[in-house]
Amino acid sequence: MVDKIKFEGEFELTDEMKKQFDDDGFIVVKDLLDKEVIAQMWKLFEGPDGILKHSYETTEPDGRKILRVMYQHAGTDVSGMISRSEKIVNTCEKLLGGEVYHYHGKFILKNPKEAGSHVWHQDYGYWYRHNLFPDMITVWMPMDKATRQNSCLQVLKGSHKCGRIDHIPGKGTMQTEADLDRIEALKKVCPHLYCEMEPGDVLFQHCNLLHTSSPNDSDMRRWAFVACYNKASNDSFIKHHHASYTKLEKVPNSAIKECKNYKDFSGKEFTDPITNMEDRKHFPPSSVQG
Ligand SMILES: O=C(O)CCC(=O)C(=O)O
Ligand SMILES: [Fe+2]
Repeated sequence: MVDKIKFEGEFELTDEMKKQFDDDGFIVVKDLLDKEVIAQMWKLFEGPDGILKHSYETTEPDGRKILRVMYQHAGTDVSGMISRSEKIVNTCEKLLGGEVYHYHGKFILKNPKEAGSHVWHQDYGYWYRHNLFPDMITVWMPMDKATRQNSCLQVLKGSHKCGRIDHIPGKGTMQTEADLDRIEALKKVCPHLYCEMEPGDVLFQHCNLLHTSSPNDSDMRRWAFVACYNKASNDSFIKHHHASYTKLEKVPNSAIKECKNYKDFSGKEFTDPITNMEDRKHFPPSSVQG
């Protein structure tokens, strides 16, 4: 279990929370998004013009499937407003110590019984190929209750401090796996935690934090919304399928609930896993997923 940060009124990251992030490599803020916003997110999936139209299925290292939607820019729909909201973006900027831009966003849709695992990895294990510094952050937001049974995130607390470790391309898949001998050794010194979360809880994760999620063998769906940011000073040195520096237009937190756009995804630039991944030319297929 993880400790969750509780707050009242408008959320502001404090020095104490920042220290926790620096020490542990992540923080979880309880109810940073409320039930109304989660209900708005679900509306994105309604009807034939919903965001699912842009989904694609991948085969994972365990032979099972995961459904994803991935795009470069936040856009103007409800998910974009969340990704551009001050409470998310200002928190990332304070945690990374400077301006950030939207690197990519994604929905990771783990369906009951069938969804595959994410092997142990650091997000920077993928991203270092295009970005010089680990000045990058992932914001993970469950849309369903995420528990041990339905494949919540698991982390090795404090493991971001070991720096980027080697990753091995997963055979025939787009995942890449952190060196398992090192994971076993790290487990002896970094507590292995299950991040059980409610919809509305938000996890901010340093890009070198080691994490995984198991297959979903349960009969409960586990869908999650994820926004990833790069520090403006760390703009990718190679153009690839995630965004290069683009000024992020922040919006006040109130803009999320005011947003009624559930269908117009223009500007997001969805990632097509087959044709839109220029970096396949430069790197093994294992580099294109994350
Ligand atoms: O949602 C999950 O299970 C993990 C996703 C993840 O770690 C990633 O996409 O890098
Ligand atoms: Fe990840």
